[in-house]
Amino acid sequence: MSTILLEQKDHIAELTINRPEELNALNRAVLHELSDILGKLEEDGGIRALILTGAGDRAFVAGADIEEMADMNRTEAEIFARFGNRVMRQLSSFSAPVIAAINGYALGGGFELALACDLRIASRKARFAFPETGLGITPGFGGTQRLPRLAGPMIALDLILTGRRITADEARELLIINEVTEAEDLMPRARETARIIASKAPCAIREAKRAIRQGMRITLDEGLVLEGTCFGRCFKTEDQKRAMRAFLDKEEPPAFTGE
Ligand code: CO8
Repeated sequence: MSTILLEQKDHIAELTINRPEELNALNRAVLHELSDILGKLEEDGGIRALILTGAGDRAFVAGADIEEMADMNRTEAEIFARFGNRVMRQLSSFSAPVIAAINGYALGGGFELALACDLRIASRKARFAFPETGLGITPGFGGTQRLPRLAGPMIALDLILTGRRITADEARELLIINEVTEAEDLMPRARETARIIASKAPCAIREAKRAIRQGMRITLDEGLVLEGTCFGRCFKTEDQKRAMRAFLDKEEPPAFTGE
């Protein structure tokens, strides 16, 4: 059975991590399959927004697979962490925005997976934590790096050192997630957000994501140069020409074609 389910419609891809009996824990097979699917979607092109969620109603992802990690030696653990981080990087640098629809537990590697996405929408039932220190390890799929950049080192130190579990509302208050919904509204809301993004000019969305994501890793002055480059690239597209012409002609904006 496939560990990742893929549905594609109207330029939107929906990926579901499919190990509900193990609360969608991330083992090597899941990470390999996720990586392969992301690579293929990127290669095929045409995806304007991607939604990532977990199968069942209990967990987004309850962490990396503890059974698979338990007997690893130092080298194996490092290799596993670096591989996981490459997959997280594939998500964060995916050319279209990635929305995490967090339907339950997002623990350890599952929290880190959500942090690698661009937007995070969580059901009120979702719970977040880094239980790693209680298992004798540190986070290893980017949590020690992404959480402090997102929420600040004080929040990251609190959550990672204590391992305390927080609700979706607290995660929202800490600006770790974008939005909290009732459980039944989660997927409709994630799909609506994906549809809104998919209705915009693909080049503009791609370049805006690039400018923000890459801009966070460089100085402000370098970032402003990068922004100019991204802005300029949009002017190579027919979509920009048509949209601006429609505004000036007081017409409805056109459906964007990605050209
Ligand atoms: N790994 C493997 N199996 C898991 C995991 C996991 N992370 N989480 C749940 N499962 C399995 C359980 O073992 C159980 O299996 P079985 O039915 O065969 O006994 C099944 O899922 C259902 O779980 P529970 O019976 O425990 O369900 P509960 O409702 O009682 O509890 C919890 C739910 C609270 C989510 C509980 O399952 C739990 O605490 N899970 C572990 C959470 C955790 O500690 N996650 C962090 C793991 S460490 C990590 O993610 C590190 C990431 C970086 C890796 C770096 C690479 C080296």
